Amino acid sequence: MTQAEQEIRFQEKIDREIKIEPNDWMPDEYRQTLIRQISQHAHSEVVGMLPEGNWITRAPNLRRKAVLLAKVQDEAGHGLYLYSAVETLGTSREQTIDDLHSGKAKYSSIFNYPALTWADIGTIGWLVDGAAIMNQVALCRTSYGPYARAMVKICKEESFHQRQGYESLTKLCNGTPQQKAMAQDAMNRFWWPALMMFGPSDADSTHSDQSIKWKIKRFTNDELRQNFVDATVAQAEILGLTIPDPNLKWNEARGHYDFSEINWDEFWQVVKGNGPCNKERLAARVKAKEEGAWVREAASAFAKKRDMKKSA
Ligand code: BYC
Repeated sequence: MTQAEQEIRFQEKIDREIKIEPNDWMPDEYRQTLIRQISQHAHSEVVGMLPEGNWITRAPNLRRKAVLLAKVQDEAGHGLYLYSAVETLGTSREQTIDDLHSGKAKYSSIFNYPALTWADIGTIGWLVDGAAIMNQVALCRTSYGPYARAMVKICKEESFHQRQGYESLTKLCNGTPQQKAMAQDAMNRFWWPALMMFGPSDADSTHSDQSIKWKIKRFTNDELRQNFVDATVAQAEILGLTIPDPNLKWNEARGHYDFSEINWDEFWQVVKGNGPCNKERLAARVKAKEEGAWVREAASAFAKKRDMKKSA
């Protein structure tokens, strides 16, 4: 079969909603797109542990501490499923992680903003995990089997994360005036970065058209961003928080909320490594790898010893 015939057969499978599995033939660009997106996703889960992990020792009570600890552990698990999904495409985990540490691979822009107060932790759960779910529910139907299956479990856990964030903010918003002000301040700082998580506008998205044709993506960046705004406005109203956008307004004709233009200059600066915490986040990951070297060495020495015993 020629390359062109293989490509036609591949697209037919996608159109018939048949999942692509690791040993199936796939165009090299499809493989590269998945490696790029899934590894970026895995890195986001792992780097995403940093702003929250910093608050585990400062959570206001034992219940909040236990919940936050469980959430951060979940993110580590999500990273592991996703690194495994990348491995099924023929790239080693070592290489994938090296690409993050060298600055070659991206991770979500949102994690380059600091978590300054306890209200930020609730807001991250509500808005950041909320935005993540909006994107990830669609990924449960992505065309690559291992990615789609990983997303099913991840989405269940993200849903719990979003709810715990909202519940935590409900308490703050019904607490003292200072607590309410702290929640509003967190909302003011996280609203726009949360909208940026969905990526550039459709006009500037380099990969969307092809990824939608291959059913890696089911919706465009702007469609998901709009769905997120539409779903979140009522939740903010219940909390009594003001969304920091004077142009946010229901548009009867469109059946959606209108909102202001995103500051794309800020978005690209953060993506290019110039956000408030980019350098700190990468340095933390590199340090963790260096300091964990002895654990990896001990684990592989133990595995070698066990294999030798088995074959003796
Ligand atoms: N940040 O052509 P486009 C979580 C890049 S973590 C940085 O639209 P695509 C959580 C993009 O990579 C959630 N970079 O790209 C964890 C591309 O650059 P390259 C993370 C961004 O891939 C802990 C260029 O801009 N979720 O849930 O079609 C605690 C052009 O963009 C961003 C995922 O990773 C960004 N925001 O669409 C709490 C979901 N946006 O690679 C929560 C999986 C774009 O050409 N990923 N770029 O150099 C996706 O769905 C898609 O990759 C995106 C972007 C929608 C993000």
